[in-house]
Amino acid sequence: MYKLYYYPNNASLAPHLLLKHMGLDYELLLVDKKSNSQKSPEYLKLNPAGRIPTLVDGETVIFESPAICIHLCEQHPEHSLIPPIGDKLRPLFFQWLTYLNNTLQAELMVRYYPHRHTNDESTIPNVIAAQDERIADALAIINDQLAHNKYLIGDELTACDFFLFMLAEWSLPIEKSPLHFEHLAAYLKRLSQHPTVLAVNDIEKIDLTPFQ
Ligand SMILES: N[C@@H](CCC(=O)N[C@@H](CS)C(=O)NCC(=O)O)C(=O)O
Repeated sequence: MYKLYYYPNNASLAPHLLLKHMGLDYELLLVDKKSNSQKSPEYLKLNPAGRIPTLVDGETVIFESPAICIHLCEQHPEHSLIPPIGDKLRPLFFQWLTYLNNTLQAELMVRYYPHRHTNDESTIPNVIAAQDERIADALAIINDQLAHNKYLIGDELTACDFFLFMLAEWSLPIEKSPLHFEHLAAYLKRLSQHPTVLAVNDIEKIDLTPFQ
């Protein structure tokens, strides 16, 4: 049985979607971010970065959401959520997953933790405004990709789509939200009806109405 250390609508959401989609046996363990439990000595033993999520798979403990996603996909290749070695879409899978995690998610982190990126409180609104533009730039690139593809890397659903859905939820309060982009908005509307998304959002009590 997998153990996922999570907090609702945090970076644990993409791994949670994968666990549910693949019908795997898993236990959810809440890391109470409100009381800063991600920095508790017990949790830091599992995840020295003090961040959510962490996945425990037997003796193996993994942090970093995309690494967890790749591990789950590769452990259960029958669900075809990652293109196999040799498939021409495989490098594109890594390209987009990295873009999502390393660009869009990184920009969102600065947007939501602006105080960590300035030592002058009065500049926080400027940091947020600058980030809103950078996030919109990344969303525009993703929107272009979706103009010709049903899913992020082609005709088939992959883990990248669940990762993107997670980041799209986080991006809703951004000035130019994902719903301002034609192809991205249509894709998110479709994905928000996916049984896996409905089930996990129900468990994590995440409101899907903005996508409808
Ligand atoms: N690169 C990490 C980032 C994880 C991350 O920043 N998680 C946030 C929640 S979405 C967190 O734990 N924040 C609490 C903190 O930074 O103290 C990943 O993708 O797993």
